[in-house]
Amino acid sequence: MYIERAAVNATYIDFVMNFVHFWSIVPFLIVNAVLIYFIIRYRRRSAEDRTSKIAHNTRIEILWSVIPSIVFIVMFALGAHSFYSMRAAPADAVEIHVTASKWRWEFAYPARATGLAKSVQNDKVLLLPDKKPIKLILKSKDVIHSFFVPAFRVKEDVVPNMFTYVYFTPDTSMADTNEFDIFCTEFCGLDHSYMVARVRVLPENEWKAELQKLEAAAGEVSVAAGKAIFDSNCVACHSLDGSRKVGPTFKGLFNAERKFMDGSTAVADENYIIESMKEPNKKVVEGFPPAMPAQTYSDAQLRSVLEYIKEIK
Ligand code: HEC
Ligand SMILES: [Cu+2]
Repeated sequence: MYIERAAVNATYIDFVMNFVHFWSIVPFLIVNAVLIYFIIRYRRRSAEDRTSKIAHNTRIEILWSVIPSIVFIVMFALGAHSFYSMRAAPADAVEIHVTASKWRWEFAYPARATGLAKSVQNDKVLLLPDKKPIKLILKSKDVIHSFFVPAFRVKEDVVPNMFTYVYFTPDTSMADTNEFDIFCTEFCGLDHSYMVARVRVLPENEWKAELQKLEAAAGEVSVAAGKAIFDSNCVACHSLDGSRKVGPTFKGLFNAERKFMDGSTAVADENYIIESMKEPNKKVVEGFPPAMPAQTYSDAQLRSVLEYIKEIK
């Protein structure tokens, strides 16, 4: 019946949820059962049937005021306490940046959090150390998205021009696996339902080793690395076969003449393609909306994509 739990707080959150559900559903059923019974038992049977004169009943009135009040106060206390337990991230929490854009999640691991020489980034799989307090700092490049990891029981809006965050401590000893789903739960356009990623929780030393691999790979320029980036991030909006998607096709793009919305033109050389990725709204291709999110890749990654685009004839 339960979605997998994989964070220290998850059991508590589920308990609060069940408490509220129990005290909503059970009294609802009792009140309605009594209501139906009374409707039948005390229905008007003849024209002479008169309602007896009952003003009030102090004992019952005290009971139905005091019992719900106690339940509501406990509900409030549990709600407030569980809310603060999810918001008060400790100062030594591992801080990782999560960036949403149409329609993907990107993750950046600052050097301060990882102990590496430089910050590293990836997408598709958020890598986290097990049993460490984590603070994910969320931001959107375009519209409002929402970051949801059911297994950690955290969900938060991801908003442009503003940081939001979620805080939790993953604990894979509670679950059968160390990989969990990330969803976008705010309708954000065409491919909203595909805006998914995974989170992989690893023992701290393995987590560091994975990040070191990312650090090494970020410096490599290759068509294969470019293709990998295309397959995960560009394919939603760009085709390779000449067909039109949200954006123009990459078929025959390199060195082709481009026309822009403002009437100017340019040749799609190296400079143009790199600029199109870093500052997509500087030159907007005629007939297309300015709907491309700015890409935040390392120089080597941008060059890899460039080399890949050159191959698509
Ligand atoms: C959300 C949709 C979307 C995504 C994702 C996207 N783009 Fe775009 N892209 C567009 C649109 C729309 C245009 C045309 C408007 C413009 O020029 O900004 C465009 C234009 C371009 C152009 C100029 C094309 C031309 O015909 O002159 C390049 C190059 C480009 N994108 C590269 C990329 C790369 C590389 C990626 C992946 C790393 C990517 N885009 C991801 C929507 C997207
Ligand atoms: Cu979204």
